[in-house]
Amino acid sequence: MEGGGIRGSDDGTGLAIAVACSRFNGRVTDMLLAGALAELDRRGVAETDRTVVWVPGAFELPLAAMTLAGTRQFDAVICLGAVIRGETSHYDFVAGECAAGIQRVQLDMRLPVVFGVLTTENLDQALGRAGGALGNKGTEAAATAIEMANLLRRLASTAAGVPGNAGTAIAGPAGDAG
Ligand code: INI
Repeated sequence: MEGGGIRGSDDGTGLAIAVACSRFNGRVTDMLLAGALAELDRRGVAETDRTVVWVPGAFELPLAAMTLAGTRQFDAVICLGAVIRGETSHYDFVAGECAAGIQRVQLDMRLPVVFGVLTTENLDQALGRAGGALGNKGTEAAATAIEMANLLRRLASTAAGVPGNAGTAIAGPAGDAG
């Protein structure tokens, strides 16, 4: 990598990953989940180290992610969903709260919580990004989860070497004295 720097590896061996998946627009989210699981598999995350939970819709993803993160049993949580614009402003509330909630969980819990949620104008756009012509957001989300989980591990073990860190340890997960 140009300029050096610290980066998380793409090797998922030994990582425990939770996936929270929305049932709304299930035709799309089933494909996101298949992409995510295949990528976890490809990168060495053992089947026994993977947990999948289902929620009714994308609006419920942050709470599920928060609960999973709170168990401290996972190195990352992947959130999968598909929010497709309808005729009302409902879309904006669901998509906005989902994104903000997921970001809040990962910052509050200091754990990678990945936004694998499609926000599209129509079903075709969503299908195109769930294993269609434009790739699979679930696959990308799994890769991001592994890279970020490994990055946080590296940062925790090399905290003194992080520029500007002045030799102090990077704080552990919220509520974790270690
Ligand atoms: N949930 C989605 O995941 N995608 C959508 O497109 C969607 N739309 O359009 O309504 C949606 N709504 C349900 C929402 O996520 C909650 O489950 C519901 O409001 C109950 O809290």
